[in-house]
Amino acid sequence: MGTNRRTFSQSVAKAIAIFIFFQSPIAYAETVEVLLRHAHYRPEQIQVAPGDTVIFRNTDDYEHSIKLVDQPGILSPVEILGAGSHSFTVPESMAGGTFLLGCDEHPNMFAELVVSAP
Ligand SMILES: [Cu+2]
Repeated sequence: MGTNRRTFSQSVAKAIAIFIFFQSPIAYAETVEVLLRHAHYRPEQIQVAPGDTVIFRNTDDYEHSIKLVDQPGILSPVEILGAGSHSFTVPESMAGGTFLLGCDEHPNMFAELVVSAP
């Protein structure tokens, strides 16, 4: 009985510790992978935070370009050759914004980049 109670309270303590860990306001930079596949962005909505790294991997055997459709000045367009990749770190200047990504080669290739507020 005593053992059971101790095990139970240890489990509760562990659960609380895990809860606190995931509720922590400290944000850690993540790496988000986006595929350029069959002339589509996958996923087509990309949720990131400032400081995150986004890796674009072209799984097609032809070229894609990544560009910001509405605010091209924020990021320079990048050409990604077939089977190539490109990564960039989301700058603070994009915090709280939603940006449309396009591709010069494929006029119907779009993704929405949603950057959380800091
Ligand atoms: Cu493309």
